[in-house]
Amino acid sequence: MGIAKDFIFGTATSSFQIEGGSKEDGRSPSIWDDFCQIPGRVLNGHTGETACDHYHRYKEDIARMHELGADSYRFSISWSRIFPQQGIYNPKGMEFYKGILNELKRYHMTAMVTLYHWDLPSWAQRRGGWLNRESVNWFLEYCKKCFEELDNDVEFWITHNEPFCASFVSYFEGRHAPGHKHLEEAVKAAHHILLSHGRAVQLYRKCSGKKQIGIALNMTPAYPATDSFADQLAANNRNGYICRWFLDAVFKGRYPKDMVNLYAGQCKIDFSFIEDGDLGQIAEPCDFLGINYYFIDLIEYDLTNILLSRKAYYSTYKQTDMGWDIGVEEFIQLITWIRKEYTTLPVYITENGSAWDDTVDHGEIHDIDRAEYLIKHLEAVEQMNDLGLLVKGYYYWSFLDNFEWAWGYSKRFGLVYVNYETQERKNKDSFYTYQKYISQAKQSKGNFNQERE
Ligand code: GBH
Repeated sequence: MGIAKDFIFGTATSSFQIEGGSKEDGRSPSIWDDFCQIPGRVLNGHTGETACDHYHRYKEDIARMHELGADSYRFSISWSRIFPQQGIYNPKGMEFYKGILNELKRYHMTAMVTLYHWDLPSWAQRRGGWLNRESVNWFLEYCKKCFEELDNDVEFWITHNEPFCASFVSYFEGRHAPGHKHLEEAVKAAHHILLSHGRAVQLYRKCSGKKQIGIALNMTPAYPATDSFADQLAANNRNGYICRWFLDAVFKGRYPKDMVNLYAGQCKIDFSFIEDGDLGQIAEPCDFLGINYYFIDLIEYDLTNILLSRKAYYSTYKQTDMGWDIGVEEFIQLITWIRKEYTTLPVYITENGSAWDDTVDHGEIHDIDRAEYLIKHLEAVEQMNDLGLLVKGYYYWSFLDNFEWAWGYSKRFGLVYVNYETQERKNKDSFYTYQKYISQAKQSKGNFNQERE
């Protein structure tokens, strides 16, 4: 088997999607609390007020992760718990995360901590959010506090989760908070988010951080629906839009020329918000790269929408409950491409998972599709190791069913089922599939984690 000795198996979550306790211990609202209040933005009017009540149940949840056999837990910090108002630090908010880290320590699990998973404090949005260049400084103040208070017990820091979503999905496609629809805003928000990433890495070095720091990028590789030149062009644009824009910035300190031309020409963007030296700072070297991978897009040329084009309606791929085309071979191709084109840094799969319409059958959840998805992607990771691609960890998204953004609680990604009426948890079959896989991987490596047990 191709899994390395020190390979890390984990699961991932994010603050807004699971915590609840939205008004507790001094937390102030985030843009997602506000977005949930706008009719029509989140399916069924669902909110994050209670979510999975992880705020009160984290001990029970972490015990269950231990039962799974996970080496590591990836979670995110809610910025507005730490700084409920600009410049006002809330130690009580920090206590919650110290509690989580303590609990992980008890079970000898490591922590991968995301600093920003889309829940910008509302106070920052009132001042322009990521469109205001000052947002970089607000973010750094928050990061500094987290580094100072938590670095001892954190193994991996992630500055941003999926800057593409926090910018393009939020400011151009309009499906995520704050729900705007201006391309120029999206490009600008992305720039400030990326700048805050690079500057946070610099800050971490300056604070003599002892662990590792990186970023998590979402990659949905686009493939042309046919061999036609038009479809190939459309797929290339789509890859530029989701993948290359961010990879080029972080690893090459530049934005891809074809996309700059496309944005500038098609959409009349002027790039005056990019200041001298910004791109150099964005490309500040990290310690690892996080990749969130779920699916592929088959793309068809669309004359009315040259930038985005559209998903081909005739896919022969198996699709998840999100309508996402499952691509396992393509997962390997993606990591091969990133390794060749961009970086020699270790890669961690910081998210991978699937939603299905789980039904409870005599108290059990027989989620064979999820188990199959999981195993196939784990096997792909083994192959990546055989190919020498230096993939050092895998975090399944998600540990628990949770708030799936614009879809509310209607989409379930968890290894663990959550009954939102009672907050009862129940391990799905896929939980045991993963548990077994982890334990076998460890055995075949001769108790490689002995010192931790
Ligand atoms: C990840 O995003 C996120 O990090 C995580 O929080 C999320 O729960 C998980 O995936 C599952 O989605 O409104 O139908 O157009 C993955 C990339 C970007 C995919 C936003 C879904 C919007 C879907 N996601 N996109 S839709």
